[in-house]
Amino acid sequence: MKNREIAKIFNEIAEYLEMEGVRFKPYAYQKAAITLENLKDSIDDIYGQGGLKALKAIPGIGESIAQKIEEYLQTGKIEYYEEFRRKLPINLDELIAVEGMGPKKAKILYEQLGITNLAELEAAARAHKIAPLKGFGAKTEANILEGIEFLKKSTGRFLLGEVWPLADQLLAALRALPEVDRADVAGSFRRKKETIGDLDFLVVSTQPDKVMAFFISQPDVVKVQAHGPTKSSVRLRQGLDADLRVIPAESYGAALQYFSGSKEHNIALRQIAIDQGYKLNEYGLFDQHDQAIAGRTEEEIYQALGLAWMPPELREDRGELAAAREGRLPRLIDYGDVKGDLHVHSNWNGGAQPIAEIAQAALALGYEYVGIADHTKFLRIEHGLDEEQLLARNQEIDRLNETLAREGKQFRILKGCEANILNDGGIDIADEVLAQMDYVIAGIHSAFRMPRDEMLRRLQTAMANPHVDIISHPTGRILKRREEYEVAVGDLLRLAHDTGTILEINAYPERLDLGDVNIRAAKQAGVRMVINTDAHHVDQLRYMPLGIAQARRGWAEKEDIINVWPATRLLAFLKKP
Ligand code: DGT
Ligand code: CA
Ligand code: CA
Repeated sequence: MKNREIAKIFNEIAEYLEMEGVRFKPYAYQKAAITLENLKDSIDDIYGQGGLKALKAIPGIGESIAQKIEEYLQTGKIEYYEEFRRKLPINLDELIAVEGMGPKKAKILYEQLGITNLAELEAAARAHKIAPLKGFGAKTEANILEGIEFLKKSTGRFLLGEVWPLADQLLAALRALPEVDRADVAGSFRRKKETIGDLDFLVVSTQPDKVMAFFISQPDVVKVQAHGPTKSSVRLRQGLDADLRVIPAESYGAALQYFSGSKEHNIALRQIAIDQGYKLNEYGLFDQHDQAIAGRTEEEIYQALGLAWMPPELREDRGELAAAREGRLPRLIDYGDVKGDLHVHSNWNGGAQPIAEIAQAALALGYEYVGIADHTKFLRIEHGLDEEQLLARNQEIDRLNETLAREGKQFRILKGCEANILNDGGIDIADEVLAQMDYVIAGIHSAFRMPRDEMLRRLQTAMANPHVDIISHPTGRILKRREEYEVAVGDLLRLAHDTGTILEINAYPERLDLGDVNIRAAKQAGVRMVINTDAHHVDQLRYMPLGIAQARRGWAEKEDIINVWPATRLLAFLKKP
């Protein structure tokens, strides 16, 4: 798939353009990148069938961008991009992955200190060469070093959102083989952890040789690390490894249990087995005489140990084994339970997606409602709407709702916004306009690095606002890039509880914020949550399962999540100013 390669180049072009202070154009490239990443068909095929014309017919791809795609498909290069790279021969991707580093800073550091990559950046920061530069200072230098440390901790892991389509695709290919009787992905992917180290495939087959040969010759495989009759291991083009194990049918349940982990869960489970005089391993559950007691299914293993089977998302040794023994496992929210998405950005004032198209996409997903939560005026780069524009947009939503009702659709578009929490906790939209929304999301999009007390006061002021119903991405983390802001989650939860404010579980792949542990704490604190995609493009509505997965890892039940409720109940639950 060339789609992702070209998307990556377009994203970099956008960075270069931003570096040069060019307006609007970076956005066009970013938009094209998102479109490419979400395209269901390979761009190669589209071009092969319809040429340049077919490329231009893709929404979000204009003439000049279509030509660059054509150039890449024909020559493997885009000259416009190569030119940028010649002017500024730096590893931009690597440098801007560091929190606090943007394209503009990368450019200055190259020009002033000749920094081209991460190692050079770290060396310069450690030697205190960055602090004296104009516009940097000791604090920025320290932040850069902190950012590098954070990055080092997370390298080698991949976002669940990146891995999910890949895992599905490989699994479908394995399951389609006539030689394969059963196939699953185990490991952290089955537990839907927010980041994945590697993929662990298991199959039952009477012809392992054929399955192994098929696996190591998949188009995404760039390197074969091991190729044996029961286990093979490959490196995929996306950078992560995948293992495949062939398992005898009679121990498939034991293997699935063992390789699903987590390691901590397994260690605790093995101890439970030992305490009952059994032995548990990836081949099965055995008694003192090495007689197999269970092994064919996971259920029979847990059952033989006096435990209820539990969804893999719970298996982190965080109390699930005691709950399974005592019959008090949570009834987790399920992947089909969500009735609508309350955080979708539209094309108002230059965004990417018309509201009518969002509504159609939400209907196709089987939703009962969708909430348009456009950015507001403080976020100028994200096309934030001012009061007047919000009201005009609301009128458009009213009209669209009338049309939907006339067509007999049991579906409603809700009028929301994602307003900004300013440094003092104020909201960047006037109260009388907030009052005309169905609901208001407020989020922090600036000044992330406030001291803890100030951040808490800022959030307190925002949550005390009777118009603010939901706080988006409440801890501000960006996976592999930015840590949570300085705010004690306990304080945040207490505030949310006391003010009746709902916290978001943002399903955007880089965010997953709240994360699993915080979701569990929110539930325990009696705080309600909403799972939202934060989609800036209709194709991103499909991020929802990522958020649901994290909610399940946080033991969330239907009662905890307001967007599994019908619209009437949801709206009645919001704050009443
Ligand atoms: P990852 O790949 O780092 O995202 O995380 P996992 O959980 O997929 O870990 P991985 O791939 O190293 O191993 C797959 C499963 O195998 C793991 O979840 C539990 C099991 N496992 C691995 N090492 C051990 C071990 O030392 N003891 C026990 N009891 N189980 C293990
Ligand atoms: Ca793994
Ligand atoms: Ca593994």
